[in-house]
Amino acid sequence: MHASLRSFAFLALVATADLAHAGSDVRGRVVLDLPGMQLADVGPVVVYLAAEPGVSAPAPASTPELHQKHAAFVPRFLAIAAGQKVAMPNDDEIFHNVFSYSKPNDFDLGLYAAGQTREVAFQHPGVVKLYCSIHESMNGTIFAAPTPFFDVAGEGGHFTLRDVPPGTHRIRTWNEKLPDTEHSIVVPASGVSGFGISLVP
Ligand SMILES: [Cu+2]
Repeated sequence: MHASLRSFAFLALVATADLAHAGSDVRGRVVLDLPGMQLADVGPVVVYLAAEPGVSAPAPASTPELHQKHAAFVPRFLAIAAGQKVAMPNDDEIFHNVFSYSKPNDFDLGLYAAGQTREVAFQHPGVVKLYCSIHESMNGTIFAAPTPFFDVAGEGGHFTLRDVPPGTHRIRTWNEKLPDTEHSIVVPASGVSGFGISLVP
């Protein structure tokens, strides 16, 4: 009897914690309604919230890695929040020199040897095209979202924006080949699920 009471109390606690976390998540799906084209054909689609006046949300403290491996950027595409640093380890036995002309996030890491890592802080939202001054074939892309509320749509176009502050937001998409989209979304404390976004207006 005591044991079952205890496990009931434990289960109730777990359920409450889950609810608190999943509270204001925004879940949905992007749909590409173009004859003969699949979502996978257009490359990464980023879903993110625009910055709203009066809503402050610090960038994640994590430092994602973007490697140079076999004279290519791995991964080729990375989404971050503006304000985040990205570490760029050179995993090859040869020198690389990573740089970008994408203002205002332009940078030049200079030549660095095998096993070295250099970091770049991306302070501004926007698209950053990466190149290597030695290897013309090396190219990559970083998308810096203006808020930490972003996701790259996965299989089937599904996305989740976690722990969104309740209120009215602008939800946007970015893809290299498609026009940007923007919709207004009202997020209650209980979150949103099943939010559909057509990528072709
Ligand atoms: Cu290189």
